[in-house]
Amino acid sequence: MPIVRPAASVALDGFELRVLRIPLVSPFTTSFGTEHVREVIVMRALTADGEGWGECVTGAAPLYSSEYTQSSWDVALRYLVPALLDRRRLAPEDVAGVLAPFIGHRMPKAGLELAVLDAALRAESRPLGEYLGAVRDRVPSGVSVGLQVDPRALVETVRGYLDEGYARIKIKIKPGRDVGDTAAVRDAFGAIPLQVDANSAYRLADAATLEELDRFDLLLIEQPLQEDDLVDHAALAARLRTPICLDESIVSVKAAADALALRAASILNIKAGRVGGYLEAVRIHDLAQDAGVPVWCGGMLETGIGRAANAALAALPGFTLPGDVSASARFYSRDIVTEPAVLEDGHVRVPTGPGLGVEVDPLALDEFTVAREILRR
Ligand code: SMG
Ligand code: MG
Repeated sequence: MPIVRPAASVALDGFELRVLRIPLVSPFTTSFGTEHVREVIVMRALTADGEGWGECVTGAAPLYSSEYTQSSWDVALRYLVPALLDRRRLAPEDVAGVLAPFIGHRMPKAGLELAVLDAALRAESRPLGEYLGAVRDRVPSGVSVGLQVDPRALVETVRGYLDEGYARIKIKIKPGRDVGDTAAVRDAFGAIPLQVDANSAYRLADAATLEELDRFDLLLIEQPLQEDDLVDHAALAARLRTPICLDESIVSVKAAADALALRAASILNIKAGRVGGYLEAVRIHDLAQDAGVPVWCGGMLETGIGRAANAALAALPGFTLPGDVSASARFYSRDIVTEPAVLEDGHVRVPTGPGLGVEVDPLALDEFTVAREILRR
């Protein structure tokens, strides 16, 4: 369902942007590298009616996508924030249009839109979930498990998450660490809901290896090939029984429509940051729902800000697979919100307070801040 009732406009006074560096409870390794610290930008919209918070999910280096902290910081301060501050009043639904002349940079655009949306909804005492069209008050919680030193260590790590009650396990794979790792988890835990994520580490020439994964009855294989390889993904999909799910390739509702038309994917991972905001994310959800294609909510190691918003998004009716919406404690011993997401019976609750429904903890925010800028009208 499209957004039924638009939010009220806000009178923007300025934006505060901060770069945070938050330590992870354990290193997170994917096919493109290992992170020990989450570097992230948070943005605060300052308005006549109060503030609102957003998060830009870029990491320190352009490894997941071409976007990274300094590209987002630069484009936001130089172009995006000034364009928004040029408007005396702004509705959240207008943010994407104001920012559209600037090509790409979807992650900082998404963070700024969320900050404006949060401010507008807080001023109206409306929860984000209700605004987006949530139909559930909690969402099943999946966990993304990074590459471990060996399959034995992987099994022990997965065991820990299953003991905590996670509803679905996703393991990261890369060439040389695929069939063996997947077999180890299947052998140890039987028919648990299991999927794998390659983060673009393969080429179509590796199809024979990926075909071997068919015997594990995975929910899906996520982004085996590169971001712009839609045609190759379609060729691969035709060879596999396991559904292909796209993550990095789905940068907009147009990209989602193209991928479905080409049969490059039969499941979509939706990440608001990657697609330029929660409103575009809802459009992709709607498109997929019309096409009968299952979607799930991806994660970018969000702080409590983005994690609250992701829980709201994942509560929309088309999100029929568990997402990477884990408890905050999966990544952080200290979050920047006062009510970090917790796991309850394998689920994460959708916040019900106004806007994001979580409050930022100013002391935690200061502890992790490494850069700060304020732009005013
Ligand atoms: O937030 O739980 C999370 C992380 C989920 O694996 C995850 N994200 O490709 O889906 C993905 C990765 C990208 C994050 S690496 C910065
Ligand atoms: Mg992924």
